Amino acid sequence: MNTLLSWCRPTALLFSLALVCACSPVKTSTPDPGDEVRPATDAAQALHRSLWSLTGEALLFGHQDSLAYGVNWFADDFRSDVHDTTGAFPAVYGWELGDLELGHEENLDGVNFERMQAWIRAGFQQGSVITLSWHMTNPVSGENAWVARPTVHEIIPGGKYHERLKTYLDSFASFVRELTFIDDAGQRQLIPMIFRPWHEHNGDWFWWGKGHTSESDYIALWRFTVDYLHDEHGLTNLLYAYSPDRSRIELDHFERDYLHGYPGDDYVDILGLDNYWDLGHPSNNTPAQQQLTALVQSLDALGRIAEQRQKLTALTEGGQDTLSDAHFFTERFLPGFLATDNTRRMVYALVWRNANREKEGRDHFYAPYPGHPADADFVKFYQHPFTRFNDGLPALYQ
Ligand code: BMA
Repeated sequence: MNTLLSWCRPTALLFSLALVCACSPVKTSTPDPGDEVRPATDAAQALHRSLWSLTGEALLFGHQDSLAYGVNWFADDFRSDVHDTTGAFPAVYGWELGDLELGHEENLDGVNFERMQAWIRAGFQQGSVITLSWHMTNPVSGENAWVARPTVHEIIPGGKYHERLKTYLDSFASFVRELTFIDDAGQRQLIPMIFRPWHEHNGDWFWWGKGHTSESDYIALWRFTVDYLHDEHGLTNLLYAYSPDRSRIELDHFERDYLHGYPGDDYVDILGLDNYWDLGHPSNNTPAQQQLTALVQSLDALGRIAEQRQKLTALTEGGQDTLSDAHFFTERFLPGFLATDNTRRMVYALVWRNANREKEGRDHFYAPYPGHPADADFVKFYQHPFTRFNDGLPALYQ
């Protein structure tokens, strides 16, 4: 059965009558995956189709928090270290929702949520892709995402704290429901976005991670999240990205480790991977050349799974913190994606945030800024025919 098209359930319309009446008709046979978006708004279907047609043709460059701050500036009007360096904005914008569930005005990294909404609208209007991550507070203990207390069993259906999980997801729905645009037919639609919940679950550093929860409880958590947002809240604008972390995957058993906790093809649109490990992670002592080989192996194995399952695939998070390699982008990053037909299936790669040096009192950045030793190399990466930034994108939402 085709995954996404089976979702057009009546309950989905509960919250969404006004906003989301663009449910696609259920199809019975497996279509070209470009048509396959979950019952989805027209624009979300178009995004899925567009990413599918770019698969193998291009790598969209993404950057977390790009418009919110850079290494040497904070909350300027419409600015990005990526744009300062290359003259182009990212093709993918990542945003983080941590602390939204607590009703805070700012996320856990000091980004104001209303401004984030304005930047999301602007990035979408610009034609780029929006993706959301969420380092959610533990609904049971109130502790942050990194305090790995085993609590998933208590928040899934039947658990004592299930209602609190719902409240947290309600805050997500309220945030997303305000992100709309007027389409060509004059109808208001939700902005399509890639949501990447419960990421890096094969690691043990988050409370939803391996070792703190059973595989079946993790799967229940994922499925509930998708069903609740879709069926109860009518959020039919979301594509879901699954993103285990490479550092906890054995390359010889890639598929086995990658699919630990996989909620099923019906619940995932994008097979993602978070990979800092093969890109010069401080704890990885293997030589750079060996890391590149491992990067290729990991992306190749992922691309093969995505091909078999006819899913989109991406490097959902990664990069090299502080870019100690001046030629990182052309010698360690891009070659990983160009290596094989399978690695070329990665349709986007998102590097993590450029923390503001003054505000955070440290260096923590993944894209160069003007004057950084890696800036010229990053411009070469931008100019490479396989990469796409905002200025090189086709219309993704039509
Ligand atoms: C991490 C670091 C943290 C940050 C978190 C959520 O990887 O960048 O400083 O708080 O992501 O954005």
